[in-house]
Amino acid sequence: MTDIILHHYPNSPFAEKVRIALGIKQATWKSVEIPNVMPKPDLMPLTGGYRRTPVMQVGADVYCDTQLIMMELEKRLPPPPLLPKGREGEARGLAMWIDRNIFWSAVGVVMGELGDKLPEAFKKDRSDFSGRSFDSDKLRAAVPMARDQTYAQLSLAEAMLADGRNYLLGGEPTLADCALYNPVWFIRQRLSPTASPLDRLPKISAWSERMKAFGAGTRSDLTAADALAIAKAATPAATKVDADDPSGLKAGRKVSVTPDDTGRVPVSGALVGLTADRISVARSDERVGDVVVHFPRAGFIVTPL
Ligand SMILES: N[C@@H](CCC(=O)N[C@@H](CS)C(=O)NCC(=O)O)C(=O)O
Repeated sequence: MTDIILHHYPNSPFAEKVRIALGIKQATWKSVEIPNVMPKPDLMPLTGGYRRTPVMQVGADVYCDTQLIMMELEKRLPPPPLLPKGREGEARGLAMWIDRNIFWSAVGVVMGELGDKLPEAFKKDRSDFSGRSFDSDKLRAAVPMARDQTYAQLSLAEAMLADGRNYLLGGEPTLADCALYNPVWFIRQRLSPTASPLDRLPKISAWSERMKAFGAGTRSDLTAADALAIAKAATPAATKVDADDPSGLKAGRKVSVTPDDTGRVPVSGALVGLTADRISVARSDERVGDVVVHFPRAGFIVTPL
């Protein structure tokens, strides 16, 4: 019942951020493959509308966004730590910068190169997802700029490795490395390990080989139907609403939670958990029974209904 279940698909770079963390921690986990475009009929009963990839499930608890998934892995799995003592803020801050900036520059590089080869259904889906039209010609024309931006940002990480350290924060990999692996892996995987601008970043290239060697832990496949049955048979873990939260929101209040950037589909439910770091809502669906869906606070808008 307490197995870690990752709902994801192979080509997802944000899922790779989580898979590499599972590798570092040598975890045993279950894998449910989801579609890379909408509709996602076997994911919606769990999330209540959240559509992004990946999603982590543990019994009847559903964790959205890798920011929160990584915190949950850290809590649930034994060392090595992803958040070294005393450096939690640095690791999380770097991850936020990478997720919200480097990732998008890397998407410009990859989608600019591959955009015209992708199916129309994918382009339409990603237009809805991002709120901006997926125009392959414009993306291709913007490749030099995207490479430039990716290089400018990755060179900051290259500089961190310049003193000979093996990982961004020192001798061991942390959350920051998992986050950086996402866009670097995306370019390596979809284009090539020497695609520009990686060809000008020797330290990042060597670092990414070290990261790749961690693998993805021990994974076994699970059907979506079995994942839903696991949720139905389980009870969500207890959570608490901070009585002093500045929002003034109280336990039981009906709210919706919506990402502030992409895939802006609101999830509604009763507020059952609220801390500086996370928002949790209880909801039910006939295929999964009662579940609690958890979101990070940063990057998500909570609206009382
Ligand atoms: N902030 C989110 C971003 C997740 C994200 O953008 N994932 C991409 C795939 S890598 C996605 O959801 N694409 C659309 C889809 O899979 O339906 C996180 O950290 O999990």
